[in-house]
Amino acid sequence: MRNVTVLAGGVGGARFTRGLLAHLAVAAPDTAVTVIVNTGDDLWLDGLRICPDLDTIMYTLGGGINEEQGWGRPAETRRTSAEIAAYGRGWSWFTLGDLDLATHIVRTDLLRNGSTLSEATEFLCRRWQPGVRLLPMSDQPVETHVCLAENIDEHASGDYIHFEEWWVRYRARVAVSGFIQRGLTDAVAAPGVLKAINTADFVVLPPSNPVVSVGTILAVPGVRDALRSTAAQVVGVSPIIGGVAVRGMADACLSTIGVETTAVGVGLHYGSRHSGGILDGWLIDETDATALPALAAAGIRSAAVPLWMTDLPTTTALAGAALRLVAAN
Ligand code: FO1
Repeated sequence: MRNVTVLAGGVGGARFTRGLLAHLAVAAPDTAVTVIVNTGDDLWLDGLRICPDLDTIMYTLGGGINEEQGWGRPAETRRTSAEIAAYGRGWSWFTLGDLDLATHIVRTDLLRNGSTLSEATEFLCRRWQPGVRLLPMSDQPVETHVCLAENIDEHASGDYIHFEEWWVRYRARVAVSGFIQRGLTDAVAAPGVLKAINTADFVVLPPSNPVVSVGTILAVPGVRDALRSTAAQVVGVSPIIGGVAVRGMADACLSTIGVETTAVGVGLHYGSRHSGGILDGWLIDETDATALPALAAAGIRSAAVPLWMTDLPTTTALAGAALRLVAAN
């Protein structure tokens, strides 16, 4: 039995993992996949604990995702959230569909009755059967908040707002001076997280947001050290193609932390395991092939292949290319 561990955020991580499972079903059907998921986007809203990245991966792998959106459920209605808005509560710009609300209600019910987030996630997965072990990065709440660098609406420069407000209400177009992970100092890796890295044959970093998704997972105590010391091969897939963020507004996050929005910039940001970083391999797009020498010079094994995850076959091929890149080692 081989073990593959994925460190994933939301949409990019979910779609990549779906391709990884399709690839392994043919290439190595006896492989167990564990996905360690970013919980930095999690928030309390309307009295419910919302876990965007856990739900996106659970729905995507469980066949319940709204494919166009990449999050939430298909054929949704918004009757309950309209009623909440009528009371003047909630976030009118953050859609909680009626079907999706059931997930948040059941999760909150479990948490209020003593379940950890890991236990609640495992319970929800009994219904969705995602085909992977889904682990939150931590059972303690860790929330990404952004420090505003300008006045907007009721907020002033210097205020901190939740990542989701910046991401969804302002589409990451409001200047921010930095990110913090609220709760990180009291957080420990969830049960099984460090072991899933230490006992893996491969650890994969999909093209999730390197700052607020993968970066947040790497900030959990012990995760970065486990990546440096594991016997697994660690391979990542660039979330930047031709200087453009594949999904979401990763470029706004990268510029905030002073990393250039290029395939080589993110690869060097993660760093080679030979020089204190976490990568053995780094997959970039064909349009970025000129970056290969710089990555090789940094001690990172790289290849330039088609990175656009346009459909399941292309994503399946991409996942295979990622594992092949470092399998030879
Ligand atoms: N993304 C949006 O762009 N608009 C929304 O209204 C929205 C609501 C939402 C509700 C539940 C959920 O699990 C995810 C939701 N997302 C929404 C996506 C979310 O912002 C992203 O999935 C991640 O947090 C960032 O990758």
